[in-house]
Amino acid sequence: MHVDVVTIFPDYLTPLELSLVGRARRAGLLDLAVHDLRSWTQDVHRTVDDTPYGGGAGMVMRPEPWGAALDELTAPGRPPARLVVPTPVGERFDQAMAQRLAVEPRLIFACGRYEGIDQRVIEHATSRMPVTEVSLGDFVLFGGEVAVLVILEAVTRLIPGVLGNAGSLDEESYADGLLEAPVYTKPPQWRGHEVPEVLRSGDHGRIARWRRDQGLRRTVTRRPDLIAKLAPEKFDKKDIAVLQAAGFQVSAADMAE
Ligand code: 6GU
Repeated sequence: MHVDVVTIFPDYLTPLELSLVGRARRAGLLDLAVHDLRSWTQDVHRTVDDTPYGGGAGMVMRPEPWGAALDELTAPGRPPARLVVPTPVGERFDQAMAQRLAVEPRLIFACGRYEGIDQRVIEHATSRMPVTEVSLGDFVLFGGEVAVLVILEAVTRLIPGVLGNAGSLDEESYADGLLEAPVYTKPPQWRGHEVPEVLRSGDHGRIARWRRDQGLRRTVTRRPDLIAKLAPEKFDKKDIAVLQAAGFQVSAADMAE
């Protein structure tokens, strides 16, 4: 996958040299270039922002440097790309969106700062390429850079070949719409706390059922919205008993055989 990131703070993206994202880059699975938006400014002050039309607090990113940057990055002969714009007013990022982005051949991230980028940049780009405005959640960051770190970490680990053990992708949280069960390693006793007996039993059927129950319990208490999103036929009788024991109202229709 090819990725370009345009930002006024290229140094914010240096963590992408580390850890497993860095390894994916060195392995040639992720080809990442970070660009300074100011290199597309024309004036001596390298201005990227100005006051908002209509008034109000803060500054807005002027369209000209963004237009020049996107023109150059999408010039004829370059591979087609999807533009991703991190913004608190975007579509909510989740594992499903990470999976859709992970199969794109090329992504360009446009990091806004201040109150955001002049909307005409997004309008114009939409006439030339697919565009996704994406939000990490219901809170406000100073800019898109940290969001790009989050999105790229979620996406990179889904690129085939990045994770050694592909099985871990099927078992992890959100793969089946539930949070994962707690995990344990050695020693079996620690500060008076014990690893659950079932995990040491070697009984794979019991272990799978225990993990399912724990995942259901966690999800129902921490993220009841995820339970409500799941199709009723995803629950077996034991699931429904666990959900009811946790105080979740299971409708009569869900309980039908
Ligand atoms: Cl993607 N960007 C900014 N600036 N703030 C956010 C966000 C993104 N997601 C949540 N808050």
